[in-house]
Amino acid sequence: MMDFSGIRKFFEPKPIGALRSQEVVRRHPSNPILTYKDIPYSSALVFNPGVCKVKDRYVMVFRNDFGSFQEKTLEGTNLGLAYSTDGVSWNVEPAPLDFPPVVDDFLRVYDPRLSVIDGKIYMTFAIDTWHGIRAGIATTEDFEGFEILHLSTPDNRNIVLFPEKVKGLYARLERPFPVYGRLGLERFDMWISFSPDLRYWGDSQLLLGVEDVPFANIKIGPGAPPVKTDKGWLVIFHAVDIDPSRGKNGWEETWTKRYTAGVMLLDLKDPTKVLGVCKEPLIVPEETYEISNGFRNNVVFPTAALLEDGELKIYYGAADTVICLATAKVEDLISLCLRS
Ligand code: BMA
Repeated sequence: MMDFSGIRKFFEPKPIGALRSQEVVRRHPSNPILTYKDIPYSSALVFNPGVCKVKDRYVMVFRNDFGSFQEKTLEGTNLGLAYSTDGVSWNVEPAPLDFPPVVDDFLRVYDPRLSVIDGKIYMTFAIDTWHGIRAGIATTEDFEGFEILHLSTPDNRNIVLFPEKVKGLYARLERPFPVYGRLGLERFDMWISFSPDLRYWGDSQLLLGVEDVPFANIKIGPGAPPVKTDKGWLVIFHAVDIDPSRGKNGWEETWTKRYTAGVMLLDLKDPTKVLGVCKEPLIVPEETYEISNGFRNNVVFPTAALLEDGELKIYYGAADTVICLATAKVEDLISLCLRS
């Protein structure tokens, strides 16, 4: 009989304490750049946006949990669509996206990410179903119709696509939740998989374990879709630490987690090789809109990163309530990854 008590002890989360954002990161002065007040239909929480650029126009698909912000009530989740000419001020379309219930046991779709590969727009997303949480990939021409290319088996979430093929294959990062295999504990890692056609995925490998991220004590996950730089694929991911002493921190009775953003660099030719991970978090919840008045305070959840003129625009959900933007010079981010 195997004795798992030693492993369980190793897995028990140890509190991490105070953390600080890196100085190379600048939060945009207009933060939060999108809130429920900007939405022309029912909306309470607006967060976790996918962002891409199509023909010089920024496009955003965001998660919209609707209900009443004032009364702290939620009725459902849909996806909103917005356009921008500067990536900061957004015009929200008059109605939510008409995203189809892609399976018979569909409950809701959320946490979209956007990618453009060979001129085609792809959206990855999570769906809750009666039989578990699945991650999906769809393609769209105009955000009016979607062709579903892939739905993972449960439980999986946070699929992000590389913006081009690597060694002739499409590549993705993802975060399965193997609860049984982690002894019933919430302790999950980041994986990488490959596909010839975006439909069939395999050659899955562990990319980064929780134990590789000193500011996480329960789970990590993608993140923004990887960004190509001349030094490697730059990946902005999320990291979660838990501390039972945090107690009530938002709408729910208890919320003891903190979500931070981290950064790592993967080898351009072989992205299963991690060239470096910044040992400290990149963005830590610190600003009012990240730590207070939110559904779940203490959450920075990065979901998009666009590289323009040497600067990375990082979009993230703050406190699961609003959408924010932070920027950093790409060379500073690369140096952080390769520093230690
Ligand atoms: C994750 C997802 C995200 C959310 C985050 C923080 O597990 O559910 O949608 O932003 O938790 O609550």
